Amino acid sequence: MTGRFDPAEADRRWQARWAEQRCFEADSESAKPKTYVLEMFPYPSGRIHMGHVRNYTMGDVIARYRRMQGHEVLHPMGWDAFGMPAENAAMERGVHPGQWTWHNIETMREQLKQIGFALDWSRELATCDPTYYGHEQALFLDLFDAGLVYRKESEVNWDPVDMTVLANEQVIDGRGWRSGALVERRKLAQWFLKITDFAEELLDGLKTLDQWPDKVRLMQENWIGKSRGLQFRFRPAEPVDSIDGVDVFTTRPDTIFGASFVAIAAGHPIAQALAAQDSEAAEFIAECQRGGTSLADIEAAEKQGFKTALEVVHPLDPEWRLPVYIANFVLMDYGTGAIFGVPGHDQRDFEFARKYGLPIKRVVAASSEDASLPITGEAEVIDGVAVNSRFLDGLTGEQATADIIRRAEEAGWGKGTIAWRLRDWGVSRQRYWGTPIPIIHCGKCGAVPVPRDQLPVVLPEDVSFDAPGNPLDRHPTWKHVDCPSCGGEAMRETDTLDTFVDSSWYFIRFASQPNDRPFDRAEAEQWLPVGQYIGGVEHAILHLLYARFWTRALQHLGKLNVAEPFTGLFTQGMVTHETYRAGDGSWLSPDEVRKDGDDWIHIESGHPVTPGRIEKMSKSRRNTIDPEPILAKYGADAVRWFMLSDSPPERDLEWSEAGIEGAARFVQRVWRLASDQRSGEGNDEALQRKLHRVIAAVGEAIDGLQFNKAVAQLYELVNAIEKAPPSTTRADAIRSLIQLIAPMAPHLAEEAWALLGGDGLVVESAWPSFDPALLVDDQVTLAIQINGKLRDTLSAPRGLPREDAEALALASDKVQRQLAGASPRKVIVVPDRLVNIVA
Ligand code: ANZ
Ligand code: ZN
Repeated sequence: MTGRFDPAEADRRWQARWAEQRCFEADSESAKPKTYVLEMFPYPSGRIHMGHVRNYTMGDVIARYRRMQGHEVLHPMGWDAFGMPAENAAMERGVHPGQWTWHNIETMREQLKQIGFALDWSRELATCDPTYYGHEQALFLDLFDAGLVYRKESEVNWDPVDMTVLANEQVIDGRGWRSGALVERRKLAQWFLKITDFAEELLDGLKTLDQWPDKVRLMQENWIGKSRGLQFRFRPAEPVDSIDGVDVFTTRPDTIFGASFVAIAAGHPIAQALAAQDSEAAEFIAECQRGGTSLADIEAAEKQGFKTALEVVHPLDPEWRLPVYIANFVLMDYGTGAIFGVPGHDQRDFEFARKYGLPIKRVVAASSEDASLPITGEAEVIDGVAVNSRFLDGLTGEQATADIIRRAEEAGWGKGTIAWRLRDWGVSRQRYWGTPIPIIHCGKCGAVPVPRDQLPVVLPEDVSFDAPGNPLDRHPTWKHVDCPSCGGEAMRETDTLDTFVDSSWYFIRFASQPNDRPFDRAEAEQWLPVGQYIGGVEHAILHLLYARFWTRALQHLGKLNVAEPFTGLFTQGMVTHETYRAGDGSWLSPDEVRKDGDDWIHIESGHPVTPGRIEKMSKSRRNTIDPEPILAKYGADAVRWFMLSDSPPERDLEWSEAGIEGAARFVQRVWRLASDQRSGEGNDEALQRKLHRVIAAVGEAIDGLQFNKAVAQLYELVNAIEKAPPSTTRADAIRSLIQLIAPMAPHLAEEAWALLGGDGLVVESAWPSFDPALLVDDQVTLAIQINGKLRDTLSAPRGLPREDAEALALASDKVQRQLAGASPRKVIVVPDRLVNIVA
């Protein structure tokens, strides 16, 4: 025996060896098949958390497994390093965002290295580095030149006390996070990317992503939101100056006879025109501007309206007049910014009609007999047939819709159209810690791109955070520059780019990083698309959509011939832990409590503690476990093993001390097998079959990202080897076990491999192969009965002839004893199943 495996010593040693031998540096020139494995890069918040550990362990297993299968693997790591928390730290602690960020990166890089991830550190990047964001500025200008960037007025969250623009996440319950003041909406000229030009492509492309979770594709589909419908004009009942009519968009033309009002958005030109003459209307519009700009804020607000003096005529009945309201639930930037309300069949319209006493009429029913059933309680959003709808009566929704669109187009009062929910991407942020938008504003020339040879536009270091607002705006000199076009006095754009821009192309920069351009096309195409992308489901919509858009935009510009950046996507579950609360309701951390019998006790005070729900580890619940002391105590392999073993990877994993201890014991068990040098001769056929079956199953499980299944197989193999007597097969099985375990527990594997005299490093060894012939189970178990009663079970080769099965059964000691010399009257054989001896 060689004692215990000591991770404290071994982990570091093997990590140093891998680095020295540059095992994980990806060679773009390699002739091997290429695999690109990527986990969503972390925000350098300060320390690695368990969620990172789980996420990166999964990617690491795939990367190491593919490498052993003979692939050239790109598995890089970097830092999504711009963003709000660095500025908050600057405001709270007076430390520069850059200093704070780089310090965090140092810490977290060391932590990741301690876990032994097979990462190509030579390609490490941080988005806050001018050598990264300078290239991003160049790409932004490429998009600008291609007409995919424009500027328009758009609403922002404005904190009237701090006098600053707030990000959506800084608006909490409609109030500024610091000042607590009610947030207002303000218009500001901002930069937009024309993602809507790609709406159709982004939607169609989803069909090709068959290695993405269905739910993510569905979320993207809904976000893009393609709706077919009818656009038409309501004419004013009385002629009104400058108003030709109200254009509306509907996806439910079949409900047109259920209309009881028309509503326009507060920002609609007609609303604005009315407000100019009506102070009450103006006040209502101002009221609508209060509250956050996020869709969630708008949808949550109570439905409110203002009845204008305007009345319009129903397009299918000149006698039918409808009132026009300004309503807070109608969005300006969807469809036409105006609707007709059908309270019977739309919940928002229903609530609105209830509030303002408008008619609620049924125009859809399950069947024609139900035409007179009243609508109560809530709107009926149902499939059925048109009722109370004149010539539409009896038609299905689809038929009625087609009929109305045809009539509208024939008579010229409307036409079939498509509306998209997807909006252009507003990328301006009024913040310091981001990529400066490389534009210069000139009074004469307008918005002028910064000349390419002046990139990167570098953030000034000397900024202060003692006053609210954007430090770039307040900086005494930074923004004052000469116009690149006319040489006159001009101003830099002081907005920075949304950090989602940074993460929209980092996977391309990982694949190729020349100094003089964002990437080399040929080299990037060697690696892209990413074969397996792994990350949190919270990025299912925005990040993935923006990265898909950016890739398509580059393709459109002829810069990269890749349509979809991520072929395979996996969204892993969270790491959870029980929560604890003290008597006063405050949260306690797991190391402040201890279990006492069935009860929990606060260690310091001795007071009882109430254990709460098992929740995602979070600072607010104080139920986090810091990976670092765990790594120090149990070693990297135990942590990695536990992360993979307990739950299917898409589900949540509950952290438990028992779990990590079990993993640590398993590491030692494998070590004992490796150091158990009992040599033996001969073959052990059963063990060989087991081994080959496990090799096949582990490979299949990793291919399918079912890591917990791979782990379960490896447990079985260890059990089988432990039970097997010494033999040549057993020694071989131990070597194979070490290789199979290497992607999950790489330090242990290297140590054991060296001990067994393996060639070179186990990471460089070839993944064990299996013989398919050995996978078929050709032994069966025969039940041996006497007079129908089970007396013995025997193992026999599959397909054993009847006579042989009979002979085998009669030769059994137990049968002999039972028969006590008597000869059987009859023997019934069910091949491969049973032998019944009638005595
Ligand atoms: C009449 C109607 C009857 C509607 C009915 C719905 C149900 P989707 O499917 O999501 O595209 N709408 C149109 N423009 C709007 C805007 N700017 N702000 C708020 N709502 C708007 O939604 C389309 C439906 O949303 C349209 O169809 C319209 O209401 C409303 F039983 O018209 B419907
Ligand atoms: Zn100029």
